[in-house]
Amino acid sequence: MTTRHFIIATAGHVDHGKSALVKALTGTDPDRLPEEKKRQITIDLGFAALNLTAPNGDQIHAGIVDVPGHEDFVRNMIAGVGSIDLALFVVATDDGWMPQSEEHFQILNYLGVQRAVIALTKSDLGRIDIVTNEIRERLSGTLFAESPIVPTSVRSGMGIEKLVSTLAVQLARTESQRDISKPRLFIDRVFTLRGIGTVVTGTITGGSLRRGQQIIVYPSNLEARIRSVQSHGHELEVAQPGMRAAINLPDLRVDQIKRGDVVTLPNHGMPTSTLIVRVQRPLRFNGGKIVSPTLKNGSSMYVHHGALRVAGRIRFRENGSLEPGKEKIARLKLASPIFAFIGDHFVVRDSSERHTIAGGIVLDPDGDKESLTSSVTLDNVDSLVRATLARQGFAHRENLLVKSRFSANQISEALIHLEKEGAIIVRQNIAADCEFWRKLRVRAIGLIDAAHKQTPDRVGIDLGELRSALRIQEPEVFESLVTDLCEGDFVRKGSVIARTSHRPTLPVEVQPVEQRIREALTGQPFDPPSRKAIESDSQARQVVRFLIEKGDVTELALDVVLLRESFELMKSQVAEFISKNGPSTVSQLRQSLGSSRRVMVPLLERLDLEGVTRRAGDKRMLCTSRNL
Ligand SMILES: Nc1nc2c(ncn2[C@@H]2O[C@H](COP(=O)(O)OP(=O)(O)OP(=O)(O)O)[C@@H](O)[C@H]2O)c(=O)[nH]1
Ligand SMILES: [Mg+2]
Repeated sequence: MTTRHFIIATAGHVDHGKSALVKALTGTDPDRLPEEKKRQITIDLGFAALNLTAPNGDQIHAGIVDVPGHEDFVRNMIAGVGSIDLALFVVATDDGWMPQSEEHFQILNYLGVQRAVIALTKSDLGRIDIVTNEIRERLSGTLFAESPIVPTSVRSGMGIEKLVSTLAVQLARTESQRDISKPRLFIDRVFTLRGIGTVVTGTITGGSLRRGQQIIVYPSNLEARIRSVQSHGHELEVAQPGMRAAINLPDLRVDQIKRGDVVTLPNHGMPTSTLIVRVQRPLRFNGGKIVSPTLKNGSSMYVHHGALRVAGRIRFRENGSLEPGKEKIARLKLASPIFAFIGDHFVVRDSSERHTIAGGIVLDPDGDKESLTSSVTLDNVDSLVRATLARQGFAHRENLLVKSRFSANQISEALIHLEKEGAIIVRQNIAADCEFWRKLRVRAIGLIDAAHKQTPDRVGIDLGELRSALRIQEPEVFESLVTDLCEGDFVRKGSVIARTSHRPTLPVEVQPVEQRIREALTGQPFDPPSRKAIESDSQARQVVRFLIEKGDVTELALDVVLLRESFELMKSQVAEFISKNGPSTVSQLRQSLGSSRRVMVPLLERLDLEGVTRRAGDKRMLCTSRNL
């Protein structure tokens, strides 16, 4: 039988009985710090485990994170509810809905928590029906409107069993966290154990972490190996999404890591400090007046993401502030980078940390690259792929949407069928937006045609020149473009690309110059004048280059050019001479062919390169495998 794993976090106003309830449910007192015991208040996160049996008999293991309710510790509360499956929302009957009931409720909503069970604590002290009604009113029209409300008392033991069975029913209906092979553990505690070394704990989402695995800690970029993995005191081979895990990282020192850092695998993208987001503020009332201050454009604030709190500044796409009941697209500039995925939720608090003012969702974690965009559908991989390509033009397949909540498989399947439908272009390793690719091709073809027109004597346009004219930074994109063009009416010749139909021709006015050069090269074919002598002016230079590109002239050295047929003839005469006379010196060959040292030395070097001859001391012999 398999056990399903979930994370529950408590929430609710200070002193409403969250920790007492966790103790009644699990037997574990989550308040572990001496100061917490002394002040009888929760300050930092506490942890416990609860084993449940679903109505169908399945085993459920729930890790419980107990959070502080005091307004001074909201920061810690948010760190505890980052990636939970269910909120155990506590309201005390003697007190009713209080300020942090409201604030915690909003935080859960901002973080996208889908499910809650409401415990009406201290039912031995107050009126259950009145507070139940109040809670229903507060929750009406929200995601938790239908959440079960269970009256409990840890004094009398009332409702505890009912709460256990309600949690079991709710978790049995909850989908397990998906494994997309992109694990992230948001570190909420770092400590060192004697003889063991550094240990970090946190909740795992998105994938598993296993013993022996090489991991990376962001934003510090520290690589380390996992020596061991534990969950609630049990040694594990693999910790899965939805589990609390304690990971032993002996390679790292405690002071190199802090709460809010993320453990993940290398090659899933990098943390960033500029993000495009959608922020929203719900319309909430308290006794007829709107609660929470406004969020002004350009204001400084704190962003809470995962277990991290980071200072930042927000800029809306349109001016003005964010009013209650509204949502806006904005750019976040953070004081330090965070490792966020598309679709991640975050909470915004004011710079004095007195109020929770907004919540949001990440649209693009690499927000410095593009301008602000309109909103995209985040839960559909096809539309996300299309929107991303439309925005950035192209992407390397393996880099596309790495920081998203979709697995590499889902993304590559989307690429395949979107390409089949003609919605995107895929060439080798590059995926591109159709319109982007079409425009790029049109520009490239325009440049090639212009080059043919301007320099009809040239074979085509140099690829390096074309690439820089197109301003393509990525070699792979350019390579794909060239391949694409060459599947059609274009051809690559060495480092040049041309229309297949293009035939280089010299302009009529330089044809007499060509004639003169051919004659100069024919006069003494094995010892023609130097290139410098031939290239007397720019027209002559143009003709020589043309003849070389066309293959009529061979360039032996910078200053030595020959007619192609002279070169071929010299080659066979050299071979003939050596095969008759044995290994020969430059001087013997020069004399026999009636050439000069100036021509013979580079000629023989070329023949060595071509594998016709081989050098032995100051003599040349024929290569045995030679095929004349
Ligand atoms: N009468 C009564 N008192 C309770 C009950 N549950 C908790 N208490 C008392 O309420 C006080 C606060 O309980 P905690 O569990 O510490 O409250 P908390 O919500 O964890 O408080 P913070 O973590 O500081 O926000 C303690 O003195 C508890 O004994 C209950 O069911 N009945
Ligand atoms: Mg507590």
